[in-house]
Amino acid sequence: MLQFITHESDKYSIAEEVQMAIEGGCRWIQLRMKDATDEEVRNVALELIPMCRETDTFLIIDDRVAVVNDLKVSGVHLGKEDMDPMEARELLGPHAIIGVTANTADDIIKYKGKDLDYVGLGPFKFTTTKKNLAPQLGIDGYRDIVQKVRDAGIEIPIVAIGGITVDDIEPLMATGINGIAMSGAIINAPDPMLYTSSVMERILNIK
Ligand code: TZP
Ligand code: MG
Repeated sequence: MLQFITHESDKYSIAEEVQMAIEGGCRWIQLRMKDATDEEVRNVALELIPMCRETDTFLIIDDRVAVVNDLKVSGVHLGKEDMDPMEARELLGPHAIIGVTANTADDIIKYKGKDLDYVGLGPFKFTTTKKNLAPQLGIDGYRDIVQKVRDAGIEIPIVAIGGITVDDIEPLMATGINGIAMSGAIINAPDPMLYTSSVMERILNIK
């Protein structure tokens, strides 16, 4: 599974980014507009909803539970400073996709038995896409955390995030993670659509 995360760009609007990711075969979009108002996020989401509906693409939104609830998109990604995921579950109901950020094994283990859909674990490498980055995990970090989490009896899907490029997919998937989240490598590629399809091909050839 590939999650494409939107990010502001000089070259493209967010709708153009999402269009290219979908054309490249991605079926899971996270709308992330860190510094925008709820109203701005809502307006962009309204552009993305028909694109995602026509292509059976999941659309989740970073942080904005109220917008997710209002527009009934697929779900929400919650960072450590965002709403408590169990409160979001109460508000959004059993069918919403709820993902949370984790930087360590303990971050994941504390959610044992909770009704969550995935964790975004990172960062893999340095990235300029996110400010205040936690320490980089590297391949060894992922291997270690996946082992600890699975040993603790937790089967939640783990999505790797942070500075990932197409050549990192094979070694990352070999650590036992379940999916990849990507932003900058796709947006800054000479051809984001082609880049996305090469990412999809790598992921599908492994699983
Ligand atoms: N959370 C941890 S790293 C990151 C987020 C949102 C940014 C991912 O983007 P990129 O450009 O693929 O590093
Ligand atoms: Mg957040």
